[in-house]
Amino acid sequence: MTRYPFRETEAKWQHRWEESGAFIARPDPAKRKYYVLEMFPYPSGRIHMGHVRNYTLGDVVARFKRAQGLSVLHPMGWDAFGLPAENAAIQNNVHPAEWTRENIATMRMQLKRMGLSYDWSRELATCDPSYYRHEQKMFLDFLAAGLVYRRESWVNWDPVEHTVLANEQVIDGRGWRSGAPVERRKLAQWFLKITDFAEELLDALKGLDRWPERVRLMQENWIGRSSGARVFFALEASADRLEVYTTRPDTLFGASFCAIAIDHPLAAESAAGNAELAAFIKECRLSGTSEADIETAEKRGFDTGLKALNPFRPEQALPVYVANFVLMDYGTGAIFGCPAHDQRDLEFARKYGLPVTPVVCPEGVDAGSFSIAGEAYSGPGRLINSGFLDGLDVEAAKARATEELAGMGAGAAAISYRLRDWGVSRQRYWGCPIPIIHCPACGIVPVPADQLPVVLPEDVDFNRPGNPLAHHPTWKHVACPTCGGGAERETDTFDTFFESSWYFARFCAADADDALPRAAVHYWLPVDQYIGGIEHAILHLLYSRFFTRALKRCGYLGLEEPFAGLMTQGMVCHETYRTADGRWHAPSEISRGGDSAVLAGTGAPVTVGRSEKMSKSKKNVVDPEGILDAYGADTARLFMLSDSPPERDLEWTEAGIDGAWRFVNRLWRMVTTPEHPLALPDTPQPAGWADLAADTSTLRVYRQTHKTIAAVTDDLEKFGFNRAVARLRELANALGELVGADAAAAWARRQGFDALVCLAGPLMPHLAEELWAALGHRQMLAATAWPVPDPRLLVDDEVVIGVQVNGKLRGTVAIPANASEDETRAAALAQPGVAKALDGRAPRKVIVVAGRIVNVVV
Ligand code: ANZ
Ligand code: ZN
Repeated sequence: MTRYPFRETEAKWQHRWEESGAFIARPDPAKRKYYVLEMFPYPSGRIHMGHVRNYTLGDVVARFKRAQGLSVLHPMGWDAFGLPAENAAIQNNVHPAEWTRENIATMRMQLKRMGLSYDWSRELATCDPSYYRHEQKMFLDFLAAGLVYRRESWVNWDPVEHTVLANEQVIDGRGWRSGAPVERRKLAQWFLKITDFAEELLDALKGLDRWPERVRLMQENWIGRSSGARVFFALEASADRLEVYTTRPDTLFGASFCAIAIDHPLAAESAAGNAELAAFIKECRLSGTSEADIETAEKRGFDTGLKALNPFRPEQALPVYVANFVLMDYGTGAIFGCPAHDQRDLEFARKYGLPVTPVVCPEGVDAGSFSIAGEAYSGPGRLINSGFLDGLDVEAAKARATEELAGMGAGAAAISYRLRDWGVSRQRYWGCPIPIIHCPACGIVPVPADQLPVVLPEDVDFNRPGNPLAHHPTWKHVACPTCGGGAERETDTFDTFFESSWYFARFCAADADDALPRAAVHYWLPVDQYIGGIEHAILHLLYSRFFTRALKRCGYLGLEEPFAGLMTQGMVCHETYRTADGRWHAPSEISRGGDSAVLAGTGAPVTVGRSEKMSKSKKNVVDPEGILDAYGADTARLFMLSDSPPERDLEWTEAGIDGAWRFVNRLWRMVTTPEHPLALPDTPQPAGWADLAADTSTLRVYRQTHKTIAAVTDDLEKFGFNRAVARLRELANALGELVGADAAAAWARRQGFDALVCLAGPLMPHLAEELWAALGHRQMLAATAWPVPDPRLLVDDEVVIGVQVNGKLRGTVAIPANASEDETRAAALAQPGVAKALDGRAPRKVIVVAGRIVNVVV
């Protein structure tokens, strides 16, 4: 049996598509536009199965929409700045630029082998000055618009390497290379004011109705709006006051202490005369500062000796602690603690012997005997021990307390967001230089527009620790643009999320001199369908939504939301293999026979573990290149699409890829060497077609063809790619069973083959082109319109109903949908199973429920 020659076929069609410019996007005002985008990759070296899945999904959408006559933009580029390039430079002595360019070349070639319908003329790499010059200008515009500021913030400092470490470079609190315990240091850094948009970014989530609910929820939680009050506590024997943020002003009567963050100004002030406190603060600094670290760390505090006066009970002076669980950058960096109603405060109170006074009593519990033991009570109830608040429920008490505070000048209603401003400074080389000059006389001076871009120098030395830009002999020394005196460039570069926050807009006119030419951007944006991993559900998407708003404020764009539709694909998984020595083994090393598995070379037994996300650490990866070599792109694509719905995880199996390979071959043989006559292309319906009712199998296949067109169209619209594949398999089966040699059958077969190949186009594009040509069509499938079903053929003219004898199902019969009651009864009684059950007896009664069931009573 000859096999589908995928190598030649795939190369041939890839070449023809490219040569004919089949996928060049051209804005056409007469057409509806469709912008489909997959998250662009970091050029890490080689593509992995996650890429294959992501880009296949996007390609199906792009090809489908193009066939439907839309003007499609489907671009690809490279998120090319980042830490791995720099690590490679340090470890393998290769320049990050060279490493990145080589990786891009390899991965571009791999993507091209997959037959993805990209408009490659729009390819961009974010490490090119022609790209990042625009974001330098954007940054300066943001600065002018008040959306950028600089302040001191903490970084991870490696005391051995004398370098700042990225969070990923800190492993269990130690530097990734030196192994030395990481210290915290304060550095002046640049921030973007994403918090200015917190409310808007939250509210607009409601409108993103083509985003997964889960992603909207994650963003909502990340923004984290909470409403409560600010409360001012006077400090005993001081002109200062302590400002706290609380969501529970109703519990003020139950306050038993106040606590401030280690970075709170009052903490530093108190520590100045208190060596023990200073030591405590220093110790706290050593431990992690992420929210997760703080959640899990033991809660500790140190009494400053200060006394805070509760506005509702000024006679009771509360101790003020410096505590490791209070975050400086949330609310005001200070709290009051109410141990009876907050678990964390309760633990703290027990540890430091502070009073626990309940002020909220659950409904139905006696206030006199209500007390708190091991667990704080945070539920609803009525206020007790709370003066003027007594008897109110929690919600009413919050409002009343806030009102009272405002009246006293001791507080006000307030809203807090968890969202922090976006720190964009990185003390790294391989990134976009921040276009700022520091002048001893003039201070911070933006690089003038006519001096942009600030190009990243390539002659750098990685043998010295630290940021190569900071110790570059010439690059950083410049004349101040304002006074002409000696000055220094900013040596920090942007967080690489900066580049990915606007690349989708740049694709609208990737070569333009202007960053974002109005007409192009207006035509193409927003992205109609964005596709990528759930790991980007928060930061990348939020930053892009913010950036779009900031760009709008600065006159670059006219819209707020960059991505109208979002799909997050599941992971590609594989079972794992482990030998008794505890080592993991790659699927390629395993020989499987039935339920057992051994190591191919040695025969050593292998424990087969459950399917997990493909990862280098467990070696359960399958290299896409090997699959492309062995089976070709269409088989790989087909398997990716047919196994499970896109949002779900997909299990890669040998059996699955083999099954896809068989179907590809079956289609190829079926169409290129048909066993039965096939009408010529565009043959009109044969005369007397209507009389063909006699040959119902021909009609049935013809009807199924149209139903398949309708159903697959609907499936693709809804990303039900696995369902679409199943329907194509069914149609192929039906066509395989159509054996008539008459003109009608030949014509129905032609309709069926044409439809099958057309519908397969977005899924298996090379094979489909090849078969389309084999079917005698002159025009490329990529330029052919999507088929439209005949609506008259979509209504069922036949229904299958069950027949029961004395309430027991005995069989089914197919009858015309418009059959009369008599016809239905006759068909039911003639059913062989029914006749057998009756066994010659005459039915007493036959009940017909039209279109549903027949019950025969004997
Ligand atoms: C008194 C109180 C009593 C509180 C009570 C809770 C329960 P969300 O909902 O996340 O906004 N808080 C405020 N600022 C903080 C900071 N910088 N670091 C750590 N904790 C802080 O949480 C708000 C609550 O978290 C606030 O309400 C405050 O404790 C605490 F029965 O104030 B509450
Ligand atoms: Zn100057």
